[in-house]
Amino acid sequence: MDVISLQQSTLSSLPTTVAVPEYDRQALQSGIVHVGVGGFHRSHQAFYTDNYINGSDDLRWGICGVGLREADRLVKQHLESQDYLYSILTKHPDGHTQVQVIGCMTDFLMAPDDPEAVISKMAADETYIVSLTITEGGYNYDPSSGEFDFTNPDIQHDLTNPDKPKLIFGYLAAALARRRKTDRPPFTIQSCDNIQHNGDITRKMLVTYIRAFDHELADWVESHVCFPNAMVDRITPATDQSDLALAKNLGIIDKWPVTCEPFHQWVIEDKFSQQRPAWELVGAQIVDDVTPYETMKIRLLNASHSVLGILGSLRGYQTIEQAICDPLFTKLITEFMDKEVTPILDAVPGIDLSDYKKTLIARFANPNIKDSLTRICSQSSAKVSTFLVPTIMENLKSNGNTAIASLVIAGWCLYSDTHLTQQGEPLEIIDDMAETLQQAAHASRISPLAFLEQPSIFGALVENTSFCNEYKSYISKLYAGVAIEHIIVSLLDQAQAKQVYN
Ligand code: CS2
Repeated sequence: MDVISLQQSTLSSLPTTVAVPEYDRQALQSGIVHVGVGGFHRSHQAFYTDNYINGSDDLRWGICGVGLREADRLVKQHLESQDYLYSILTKHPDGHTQVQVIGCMTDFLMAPDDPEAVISKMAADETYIVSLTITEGGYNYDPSSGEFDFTNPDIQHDLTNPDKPKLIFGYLAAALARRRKTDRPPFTIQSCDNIQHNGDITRKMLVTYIRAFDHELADWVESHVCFPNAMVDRITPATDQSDLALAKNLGIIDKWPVTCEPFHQWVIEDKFSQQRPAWELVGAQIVDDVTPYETMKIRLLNASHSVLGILGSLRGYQTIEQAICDPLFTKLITEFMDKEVTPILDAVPGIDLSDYKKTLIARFANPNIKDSLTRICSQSSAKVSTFLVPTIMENLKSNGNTAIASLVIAGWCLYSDTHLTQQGEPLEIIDDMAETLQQAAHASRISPLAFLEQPSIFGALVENTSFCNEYKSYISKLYAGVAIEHIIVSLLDQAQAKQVYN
């Protein structure tokens, strides 16, 4: 098979098994400016948008990417060198990989190089939506209080340098101020991050930020800008060299393909400041209230990922698939979902929770997806507080079960302290708070609750005596060197005994 470099000019020469954009790319406008062009954006929102343009020929909806961080530069370079084309490699559990070239990206702006270009792009008439995947930590709020963190030095920088901001809030504020000044309608701000009420949180953070220097603009944003909440889902492992090789085997030289599972879901609140793509024509669900969907997804999928990620890392596993294929971990996750999460979930319209949970386990077990535990555990400081702590809090209020969640936090303490598996192999830790976590974790050798005493992650959890007792028992076992699998076995036995007794 010929191997073809991905370019606009080579699209028609790609193997016929590769799906390519069928619309006129040269005529695309960029109705969407997207900040944070990571793998997830490329496998999810850009995928839905590309499918929509393909089906409708509605050329308003190209996407202009924006990178806020130096780390985005390589991404920009790769995309630029491929006329902003990239391929999605969809990995099916039977080993088969489907290839689709996505063409809806029109440009990529590196914000640090030219902040004005980003502000004027967002302020342009043809921009209807500014969407975000800036990670859970990017929203700059203190999870325990839910309030905007003005102590962040980058926020202080942005307040004094409104024309050259570093963070998203400065860009949004500058672009919205410009639109308001010229009497133009605002764009919609659409969060695609895994945060419950992601739209409401974005709104609260942005308005708080703006209110610090411009009350009138803050009022205008509050009353004119829409921030739809959304549930987003598609497992998208980090791209590595093996994916470049796989693309090549399938006939394409792509410097930065994205790989993902076949499953995808997007539930969006119909709350837009201006027009939007009819994503519902390509599988998105448009609903009035997204709350039950997002709660279900974050608490079942993302939290289970953290459970498998943290405990699986200590056990020496490297991928989600390896962890879930251990029957002990399958039992653990089943127990976690059934006993610690399901009891605090509301009914979800159109979804049978027991099917949803079964599908999750099957998705985790997809042998063709090598989702590394390093990716899953990256930025756990933001993830645990978003995915797990609210579940624990609710269980504590209703006298529910927290055994597995407390084991996960104790395991995370050990993991953060030693940066090692229990077999002594090094773990790669990617977390902005890694140092602080390590210090707090290390202190638990003397003071067992030290790790829990981080209110920005755990809120007031440390004040709950029964939770602390459970947690301390796991800390002492883990620090005494008891293997995680033994702790899990006895935890599951106790749970079973309790069930029989009940
Ligand atoms: C994962 C998510 O890293 C994580 O926290 O749980 O990236 C997960 O794969 C996606 O949310 C799936 O939709």
